[in-house]
Amino acid sequence: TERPEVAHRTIEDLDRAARRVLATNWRQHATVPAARLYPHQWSWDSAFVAIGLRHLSPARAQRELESLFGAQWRDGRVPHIVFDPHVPADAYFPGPSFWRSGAVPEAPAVPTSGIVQPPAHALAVWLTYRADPATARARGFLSRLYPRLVEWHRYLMTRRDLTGSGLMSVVHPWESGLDNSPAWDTPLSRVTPVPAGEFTRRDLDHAAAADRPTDTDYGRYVRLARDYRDAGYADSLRVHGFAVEDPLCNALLAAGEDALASMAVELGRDPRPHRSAAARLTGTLTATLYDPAAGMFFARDAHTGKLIRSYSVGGLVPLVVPGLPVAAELIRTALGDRFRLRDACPLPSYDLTAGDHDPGRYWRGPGWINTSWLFWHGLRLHGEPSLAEDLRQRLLDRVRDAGFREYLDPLTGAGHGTDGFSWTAALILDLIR
Ligand code: 9YW
Repeated sequence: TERPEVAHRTIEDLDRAARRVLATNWRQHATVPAARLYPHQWSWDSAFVAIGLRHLSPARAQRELESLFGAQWRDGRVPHIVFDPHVPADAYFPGPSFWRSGAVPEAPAVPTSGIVQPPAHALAVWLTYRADPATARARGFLSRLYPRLVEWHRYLMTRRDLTGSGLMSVVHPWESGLDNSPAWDTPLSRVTPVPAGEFTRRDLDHAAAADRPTDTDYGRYVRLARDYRDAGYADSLRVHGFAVEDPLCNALLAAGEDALASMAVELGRDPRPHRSAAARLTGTLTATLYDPAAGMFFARDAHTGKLIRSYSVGGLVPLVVPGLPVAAELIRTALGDRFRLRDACPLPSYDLTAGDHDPGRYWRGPGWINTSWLFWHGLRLHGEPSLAEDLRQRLLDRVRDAGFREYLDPLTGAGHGTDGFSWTAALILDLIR
């Protein structure tokens, strides 16, 4: 287990230490999420890392995103991991020999996984651009990334609209970013786990077993990924044993289309297709996944058509959508007993009042900085500056005490998972500024 260093006493100490984490985790053209546990480039991590890096080195933040999109597949998908060929093959499971992207005609030369992660990239590209438009223009940052982002969103809005509802589905818990969220328990129960003896986990070499998903979880993850791979990464409900329309991804897609509209204006192109996509996604997301009685967004099982009424932090993330019609209701839910916005921090990944809330285990209870950052961003967007400021202060205090841990107990602030975690450092840098 990677152990935390000492607590950081002042904001200046915290700032310096955060820079050090990002320097340590930088590899030629991208940042690894954590040196030992996650030694490759991860998709949505790079988006969050760029949001912080833009304050230190706008050019490096741009390269972070450019390198990720350099591994985009020809069908538009952006893989959830871009493997570093210099890292030993057994450093992370599942590695390149599992995903076999080299056998897929649409895949790039560099080895990647074949699944995706939440589309936080358009937002990150736009924030990165705005931090230093002159450098970005000189490097052709926006003009190179805009068409790639358009293709990425097109893949999600067409090939991943598995039910015809107008929403995208994630087809693997790893794609949701919230891997072992209790929200996935019911749809996952239909998936037969691959026996634990058929694969070797590497995560337990670097993190405590009680903080990580179980072997049964992993058995199911392996089954789903193997089936997808063996179908040549084709998208259809017949291939995917697990498929959910989840509020976090669809909200980031809507917010991302809004960011693409701003980029189009900047580039002298027509923003209207993006504005209408954002409006359509926002409308469908709210009509389909919002439950007014609960004041909450829930994921929908694409196989059964049923809402999964599990209070995951993913259901609060739609606050990032500009013009969300139910923002006030969602904030009220965050302030309630399940998430306790005023005192639990970071925002719990899962319902504090649920019997199976587990404050140390991954996405089944602990608070993560990225989802809290997204909610903070949403609070500012929807005219709640004092709630936003209060959350910001408490996030800074928590990380100052615990270090740059992967996730924290939302009530005690105890750190869990790996230390030296990149998006924790990057988003703290953003919150300091
Ligand atoms: C894993 C890298 C990734 C994050 C995910 C998080 C975790 C990978 O780490 O998944 O091996 O379990 O769940 O959101 O991108 O930081």
